[in-house]
Amino acid sequence: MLAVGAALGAGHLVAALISPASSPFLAVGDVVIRFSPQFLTEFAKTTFGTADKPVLLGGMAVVIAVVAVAAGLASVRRPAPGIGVIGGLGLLGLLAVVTGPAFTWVDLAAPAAALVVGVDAFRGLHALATRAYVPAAGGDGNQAVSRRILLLGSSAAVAVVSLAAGGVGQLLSGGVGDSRRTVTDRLARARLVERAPAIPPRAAFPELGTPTFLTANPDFYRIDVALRVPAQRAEDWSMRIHGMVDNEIVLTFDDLLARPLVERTITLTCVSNPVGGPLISTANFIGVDLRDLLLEAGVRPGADQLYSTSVDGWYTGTPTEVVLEPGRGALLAIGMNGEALPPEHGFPVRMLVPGLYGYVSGTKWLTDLELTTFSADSGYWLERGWAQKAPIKTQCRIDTPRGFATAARGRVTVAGTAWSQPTGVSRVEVRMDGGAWQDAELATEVNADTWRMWRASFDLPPGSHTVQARATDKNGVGQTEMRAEPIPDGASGWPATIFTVA
Ligand SMILES: Nc1nc2c(c(=O)[nH]1)N[C@H]1C(S)=C(S)[C@@H](COP(=O)(O)O)O[C@H]1N2
Ligand SMILES: [Mo]
Repeated sequence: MLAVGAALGAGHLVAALISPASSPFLAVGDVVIRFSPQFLTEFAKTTFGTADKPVLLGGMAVVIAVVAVAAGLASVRRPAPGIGVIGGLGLLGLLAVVTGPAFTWVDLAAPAAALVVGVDAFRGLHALATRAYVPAAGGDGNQAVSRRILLLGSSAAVAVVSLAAGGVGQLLSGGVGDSRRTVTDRLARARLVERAPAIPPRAAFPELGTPTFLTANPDFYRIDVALRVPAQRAEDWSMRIHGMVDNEIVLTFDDLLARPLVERTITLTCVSNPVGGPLISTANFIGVDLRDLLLEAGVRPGADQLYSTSVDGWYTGTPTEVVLEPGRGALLAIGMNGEALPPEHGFPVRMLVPGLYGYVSGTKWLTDLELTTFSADSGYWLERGWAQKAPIKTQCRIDTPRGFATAARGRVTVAGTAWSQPTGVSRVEVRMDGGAWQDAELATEVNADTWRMWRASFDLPPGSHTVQARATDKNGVGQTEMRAEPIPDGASGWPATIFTVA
């Protein structure tokens, strides 16, 4: 276990110094994520939510520890089995790094260091251990004791140095703090050509249990397949708009800041959100208009897909015609609720297209935009069974009462959220115990790209009750009753909550 720990610590440290993406432990985790069957991915997302990554890494650590202990037990007499297992784990790490989506040759250094350090540490500790426990013929007792002390001391040293190496590696690879502070300062001084209007006081009913209208950055839902949040500094960022365009464009972060900056209030929604689920949040995003940029690049006829790639090698495709719709408001976003994008939400630059689920439009840590065709390239989730085009479905959620809650006798208030980006919500209806639908009171609308809160009150007799809700968009199209799972293009069905009146 010590030797394997030394290997992982060394690999993590060398990766941090040379190329953070090449840490062998995290690379193996990436492989597990990329090749997980669909049911496992969905199970992890719905069971662990944002904690899915620590759970995965913890599980991997347990498996590796068990393998290491077994290798140690098999090596009581000869070191060969242990060397074989550590060498095998090392090769696994190498393979994981080499097959990573953004592999370059320097990425070999970290897994190679892990392999060498792991095998060496094992041989050294094994030699010490066998000498310490098999008293040499003719040796005296004191010699055996001092060898044991030497073994314990070396083991402790290996453990401490490995942990320190891993820890230092972790600290070194996460540092975009300064860069973020600079961007936040520059955004505070920037003159925006379009400011998001102030949120009216009656736009949400947090006192009743709905979310606040704007989601604070730390509370904003997070979904991605990145085990390590990419740490790219704004100063180092640049992006190419290329492919089927008349004028290729290369942009630096300063170029973005020099363009007209706009601020828009947008509700982001994840296709994996089950009916009633939490994967939806709202923020004021600052950025540059993506349509304007594409017009400057000159999109060639037939380029029906805008293919975006992130620094960690994730990729997706967005319908070009949607991004080019005049009123759509697609953004290259650099700010979120008055500060630079948080690292977890795509610092320094991400894409946002109101009205499309995040997996076909919300590329975080954006690094490349290519105009291409849907027949030429497929997105990450398209390759895993999800739909190619994914407009957000009209949906609503009952936030209060909570499921199986007990409400006090008297008037019971039901409240929640509804959304239908980019069309907007015109009506929400609620019914109790299968009775007649009744109009809920809608909160003040902020814009059609955001959620809209609602509430309704009922006089109810004591006992168990079931409340249902359904929304209608501004075209008069009602939310479908038909239940569907999130895969392939988003969950549908009316939400229902069972609760008790005391
Ligand atoms: N680089 C990258 N961008 C990504 C993803 C990802 O896995 N990697 N996931 C997408 C999905 S599925 C969603 S729903 C949104 C979520 O954005 P958020 O985490 O800021 O809420 O990001 C999108 N952008
Ligand atoms: Mo998503």
